[in-house]
Amino acid sequence: MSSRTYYVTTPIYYVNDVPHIGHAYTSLACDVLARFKRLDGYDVHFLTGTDEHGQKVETAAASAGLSPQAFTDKVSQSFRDLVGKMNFSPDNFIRTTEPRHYKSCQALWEKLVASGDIYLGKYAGWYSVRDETYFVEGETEVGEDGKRRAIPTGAEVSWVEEPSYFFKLSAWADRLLAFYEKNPGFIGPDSRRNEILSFVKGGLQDLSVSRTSFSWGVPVPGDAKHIMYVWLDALTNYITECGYPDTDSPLWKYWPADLHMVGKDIIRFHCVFWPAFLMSAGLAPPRRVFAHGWWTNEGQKMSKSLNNAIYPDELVKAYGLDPVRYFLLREVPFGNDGDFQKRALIGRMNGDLANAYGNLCQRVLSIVAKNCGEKVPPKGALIEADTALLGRAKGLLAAVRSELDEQAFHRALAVIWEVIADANRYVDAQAPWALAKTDPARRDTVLWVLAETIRRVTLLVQPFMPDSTASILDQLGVPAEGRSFASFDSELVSGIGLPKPQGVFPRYVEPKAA
Ligand code: ME8
Repeated sequence: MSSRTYYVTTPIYYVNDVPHIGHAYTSLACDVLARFKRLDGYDVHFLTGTDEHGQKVETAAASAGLSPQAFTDKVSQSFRDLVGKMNFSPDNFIRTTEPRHYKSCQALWEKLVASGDIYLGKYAGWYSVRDETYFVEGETEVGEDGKRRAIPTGAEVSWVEEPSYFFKLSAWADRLLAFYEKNPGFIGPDSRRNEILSFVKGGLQDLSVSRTSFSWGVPVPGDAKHIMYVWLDALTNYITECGYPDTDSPLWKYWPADLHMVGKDIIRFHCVFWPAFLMSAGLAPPRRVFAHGWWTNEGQKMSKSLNNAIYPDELVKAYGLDPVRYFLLREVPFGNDGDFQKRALIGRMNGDLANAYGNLCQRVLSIVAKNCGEKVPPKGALIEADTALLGRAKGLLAAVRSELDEQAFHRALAVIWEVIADANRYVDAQAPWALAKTDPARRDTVLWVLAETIRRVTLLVQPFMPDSTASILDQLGVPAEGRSFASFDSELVSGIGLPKPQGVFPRYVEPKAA
């Protein structure tokens, strides 16, 4: 196993609702990175899971007429099922109701106490159950309906007054700023980094980290009337997985995490609270947090009340899994908000997949099958046009690696598709079908150059569309052991027998109305 580790995490999702396309999006981004790093020789650990405590889940359970445990068992399963439906490849699925997690949270709490960062006080202020977040008076306003809401999120707030333990976050502002300064890559994209810097520069208030008015959570050690604030509990999942508090655990090698992938809604928890808790406990903060944007549906916010959430199952059923995976990461610059439009998905399916990539594979593989005895054709002397195309394909690995290290999925795909376009132009210019009679040796070389280009492109597309690319690599006779990036610089071997070619990316045809 490689000594280079790569630990990537999704947020752990609340189990108050079933997963929609927003949840699938975050996990998909992590899945692509995990698959890419595995192919690139890293010892990867990819974690996802569910956040099962707190008032929001307790309330959702009560309205479903179930105990919190029975309710979380049920809804947690729908997030586990999503893994299979979307072909995600996590190494583990964590639930905050697991005993190992209670142990980890309580151990972390004791470290914070030992550091002098926890004190008992009384909380009096506004709380949003939907966001599981405290708000100060100035962050709320009363709407026309007389209800008070949090301005940043629009969620209703209620007044909470109860004894509470506090974490001395106010004392951490300078140390956090020094940490951001020293680690410029800690927060991505830059716009989010600036947002966090100005928030922390504005001064931090101590954070209430326990509740006494309900009981669905991890008990505070030594004071069981209190349960831990759900965000302290939830964030801890990332180290529970690595064996915390047992730093001799074989999984501890993965800490600090290389990347916490999150949506922009939860960046403050990950970039302010979490590194402060970790530093207070003498642990290293994660190396990077990336906050992506928000999906809306044909211009509207997705929500339960508008009944317009998009569910991954429905999309996959209508368009196929790999096209959906491709579209989500290609269409919107990663980090920006995006509006989901079926028209755009169909455009990508027919344009990028069927016409560009699919057509390239189909043209080349079918001419090879007809003319080259169902074998990888022989490679003759190369001319400049050949080496130019091969060179561009060869340069892709470094380009894609550096784009993905910045979580620029859209740019990684764009550079790959530039080479696909080059290859299609090369087919037209070289016209291998016309060479059949005049110069069959040259035709073979042209086909070899194309097959080799498709091999390189397809190796890199694997993390995005695992099933389709497996089929293309089968059709090129690339063995399973030749599919990691260690084989990127090798070449297709002439003479290897090839199976009958099959189309991989069909055009989308609107189903006929019943
Ligand atoms: O916040 N567009 O869980 P959560 C894009 N339990 N991404 C979206 C989205 C949308 N419309 N809707 C949701 C929590 N997401 C906490 C996390 S982590 C220690 C605890 C994604 O179920 C996005 O990643 O509300 C967002 O951050 C996450 O789901 C919120 O999931």
